[in-house]
Amino acid sequence: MGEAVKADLIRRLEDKTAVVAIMGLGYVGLPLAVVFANAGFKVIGIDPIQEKVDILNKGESYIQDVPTENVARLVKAGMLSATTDFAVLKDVDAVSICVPTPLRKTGDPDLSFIVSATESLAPYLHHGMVVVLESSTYPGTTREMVLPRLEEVSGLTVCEDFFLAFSPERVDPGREDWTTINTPKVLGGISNDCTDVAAVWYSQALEQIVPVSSAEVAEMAKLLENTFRMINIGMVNELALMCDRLDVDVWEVIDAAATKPFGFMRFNPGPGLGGHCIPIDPLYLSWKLKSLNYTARFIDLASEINTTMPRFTVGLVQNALNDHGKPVKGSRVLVLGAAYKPNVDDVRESPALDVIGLLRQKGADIAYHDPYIPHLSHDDWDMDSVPDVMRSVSEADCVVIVTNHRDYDYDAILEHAALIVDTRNALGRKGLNHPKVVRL
Ligand code: SAJ
Repeated sequence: MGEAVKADLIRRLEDKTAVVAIMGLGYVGLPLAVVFANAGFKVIGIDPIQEKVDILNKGESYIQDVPTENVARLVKAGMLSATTDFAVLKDVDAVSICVPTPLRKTGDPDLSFIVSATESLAPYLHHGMVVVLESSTYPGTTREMVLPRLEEVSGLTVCEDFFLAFSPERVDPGREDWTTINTPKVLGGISNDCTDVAAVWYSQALEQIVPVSSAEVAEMAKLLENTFRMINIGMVNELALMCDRLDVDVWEVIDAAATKPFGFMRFNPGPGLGGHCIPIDPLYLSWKLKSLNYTARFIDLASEINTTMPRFTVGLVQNALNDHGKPVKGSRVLVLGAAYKPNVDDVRESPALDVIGLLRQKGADIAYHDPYIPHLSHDDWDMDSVPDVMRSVSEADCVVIVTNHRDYDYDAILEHAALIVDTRNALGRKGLNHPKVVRL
């Protein structure tokens, strides 16, 4: 039975008569939906948020990296549509689940979105379907959390009646050179047949598929990628703390080390670690290992250092103002850049939120500017981005560069600000040993 089901599904994937659904239309799901539709599949996007569905069905995009004209063309051609109704899945052959995997307030993984998507899919699972989970999660999730729920509700058997795999997303928001299409895609199934079917599907639209022997290998590969970044960023953040005590400029040190043409990879210190991936995915791994009585010490240490950086940044501001005879309390402090990294419109886990909150607690007259983020709300405060950034720069007692967007005129900021704390080396060597610049 399984071979016939597999062969028929592969045929429909290869001739693109298979109907595709993408569950979760965020920064991963929407680009993937557009890629599959561009490849010739009829794609149905499914998302519980009606506003997103309405925007897409009007032929518009709400994701910075997905041009509206691409969505408009595909919607007009009938290749892409969106709905909140999971019942469409009964006529779908290939489903990719691209839902968030955040942390709970307790710091534990929050798999509720994966469970919800799986339980929404299960009643409509039918013979000849392939399901791929893309959400970053701990090794074992696909086999232990997704598979049982699909089989129990549907009564179907994986590898016989349907196929299930994991394929981690590698979307780097704001990046234009590596995209969903040309970034190699790791993919591992519950079985070899599952890997084969999912690889045939994805290879119809993506340039390079990297099949691995199991879903667990694919899940772990993703966590290695992001843990690698988180730990190395933590290491250079600790280097910044060391250089502060040694009165050595950490940026000069890193610039010098980075001239080594082999055996070194540059990472930069900063005011903290933001985004919905790098600070979070490694903690899925350390949480899983704790359940196996193993302590992932590198992850825990890096996370501890990264989370101290906002407070260290505020200390730099406090000392800089003090050196100018001004208390933090009552001083006008302008934070430049609220997004979690340059040139994106996302504030999730942004260190700017912590820096602003800490400065508020110290009584600073705080304001922010971010060309991508018109409004901020967090904990018990909210505020709008100042309308005239250069006026606010010139009026501030201290300007803190938290996110070095390319939109800023850093020469003008250096000229007009009274005092600058540069946490991103945004001013470059012009800020080195400058009387009104304090560098991280
Ligand atoms: N950061 C530093 N120092 C660095 C690099 C980054 O402080 O040297 C900070 C950034 O400011 C940001 C955070 O770390 O706050 C995360 O930065 P990121 O460049 O890792 O960006 P993300 O989280 O948007 O995207 C990453 C992807 N980045 C790269 O590969 C460059 C990739 O790991 C994943 O595709 C993506 O997370 C994901 O979805 O997992």
